[in-house]
Amino acid sequence: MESAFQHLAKIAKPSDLHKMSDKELRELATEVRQAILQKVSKTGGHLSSNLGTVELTVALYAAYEIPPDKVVWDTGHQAYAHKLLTGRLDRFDTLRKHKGLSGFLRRQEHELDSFGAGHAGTAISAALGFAIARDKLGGTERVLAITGDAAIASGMSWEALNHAGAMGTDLTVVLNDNRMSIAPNVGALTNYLATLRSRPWLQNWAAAAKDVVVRMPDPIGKVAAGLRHGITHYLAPSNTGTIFEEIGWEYIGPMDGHDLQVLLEVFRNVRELKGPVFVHALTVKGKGYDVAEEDARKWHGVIPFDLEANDMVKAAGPITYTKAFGDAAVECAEADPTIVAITAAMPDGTGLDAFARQIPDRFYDTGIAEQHAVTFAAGLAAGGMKPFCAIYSTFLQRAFDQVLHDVCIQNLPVRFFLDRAGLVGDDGPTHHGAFDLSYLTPIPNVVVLSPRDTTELREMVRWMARFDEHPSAVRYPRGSSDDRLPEARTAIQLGCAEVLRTGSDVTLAAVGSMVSAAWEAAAILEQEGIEATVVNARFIKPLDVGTIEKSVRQTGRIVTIEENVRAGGYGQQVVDALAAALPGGFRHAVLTLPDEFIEHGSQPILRSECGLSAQGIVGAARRLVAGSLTSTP
Ligand SMILES: Cc1ncc(C[n+]2csc(CCOP(=O)(O)OP(=O)(O)O)c2C)c(N)n1
Repeated sequence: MESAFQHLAKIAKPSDLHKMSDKELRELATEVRQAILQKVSKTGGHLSSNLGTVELTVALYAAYEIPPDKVVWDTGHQAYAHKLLTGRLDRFDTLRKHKGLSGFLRRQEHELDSFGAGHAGTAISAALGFAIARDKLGGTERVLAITGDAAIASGMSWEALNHAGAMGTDLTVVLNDNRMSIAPNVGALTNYLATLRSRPWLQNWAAAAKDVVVRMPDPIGKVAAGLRHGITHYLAPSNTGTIFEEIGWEYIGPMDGHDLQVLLEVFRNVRELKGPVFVHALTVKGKGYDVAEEDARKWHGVIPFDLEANDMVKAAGPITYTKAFGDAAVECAEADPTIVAITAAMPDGTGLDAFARQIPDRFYDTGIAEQHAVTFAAGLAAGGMKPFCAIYSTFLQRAFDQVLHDVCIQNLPVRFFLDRAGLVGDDGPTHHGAFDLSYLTPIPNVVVLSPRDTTELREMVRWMARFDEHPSAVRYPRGSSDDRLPEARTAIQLGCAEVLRTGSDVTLAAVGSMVSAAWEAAAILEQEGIEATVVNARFIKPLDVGTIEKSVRQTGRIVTIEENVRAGGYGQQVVDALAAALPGGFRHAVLTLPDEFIEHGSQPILRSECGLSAQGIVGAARRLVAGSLTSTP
């Protein structure tokens, strides 16, 4: 197949594009799009965003000197063309696979991945940092940030636009405006960009410039002041400038982000401009692949699919945690008109899409604005509503202070739903939910839960809907639960764990996703004559010290298991509590994620590498019983 990529196969670095004619560059763009389609249809990954950035990337890399010029990609999920133009074609089949290429940009992966990402809204801040560092160190390279129309609405992007607009240093932001987040984009800025989009499109930089000079009352003066002013105002038919110009940026556009000729012309000129420059390119998410253009939402993140049949069939499987939460949220909200749902640009990912369809007047999508979403929820709670705030574990990291300062200090009963807690798999370290127990449980007032399976998640959602005394948060993993666990259930009660079986040799106390592994481990241990008690923690805060203490008084040994780092996690808290309660000592093993960023790979591979599997638990229990693990005190 690779031989089909005549031009692309010869590209080892962006400067190789400088030797190509504009016609060859157009052919190269076609090959890049083909390569993305062919490869991603086999590996899965982010498809439609990447199909939309092909011409932008080819034009940028042909027009600029990279290196030393630097391009910072926001989020990094749309930078596959960048990977292909920086010599990674031969490794592209390993995309998102364990030990293969990352689906995002990573400084550790390639020297031209100038800044790593995975979370949205960071590019303009980082690019400004590069630009100021260049100024301080006497460099001359150009710096660009490429950001999306959803990412640019995030608070950080505006903080950076505000800062850079006043600094005045040489920095170019390219807005890749495809009108889509993962779902259709939302917010007033989206409407504003639509009004800019309705202005005459920039088709030909040279002609536009000539025209401006002719039309200007004082062309010499204007030219001396900077030709770019003329072009900008020429393209803004009214006398008012754009919002970007008002805060210190030269606005250039809008232009067709798929017309390679226009892009080449514009970037070859823009690279000579001084100061903060804002280029507005209009693109189509899924460009060049009909089904993805028609339904970019479906084709945003794909599993391997049939490129011939243009079909992506997701195997029917057990209900996911996401769906279980979404269904339970709708059920609760139908019964209680004070329940409102909030997502930060993730209606589908969080399962709130059903809520949005069925109860649209109580559904709020803030855009990529987790901090605002949390404080908005706090205000709703203070005003008498019951906010269901659904944010992935990894993205709630961004709103730590809002959780602490706006929700918890005021003890407002916001309900948080943290999907993707623990190891998420192919998205890797930027997306693993490895820290939520650590960042939530030290905060006073908040109640933290985790379900053993999807049925228990529904119960917890219902319980949280009724629980008004404190803020509460439930964390649950990506995917589905297995159904090996006993069906018999006890009712959820604040601060109470569930004992699934009792044995006198060792206590296995597990959090959420790890309960089924503990259950399986107990069965294996039983074959070896080791009798285990299995505790489903349910509450990580408040901790059910009583139940665990009672069990460990009998067994003298405990293995705790959780998909969270050790510091501030469940196991550490259990050991601290038991150390106070059992001065005579006990043996323990605390199984957690390691104190390192975990790479991408499938969930089973990663869990097993971290020792968070039935076999890992069995090994720890055996060592405890053999007396070779830590004793406290
Ligand atoms: C802080 C944060 N919140 C949510 C996400 C999930 N997310 C990934 S891509 C995306 C949409 C990005 O849209 P846009 O910036 O317009 O880029 P496009 O994919 O359209 O090119 C979202 C919400 C994220 N990566 N980071």
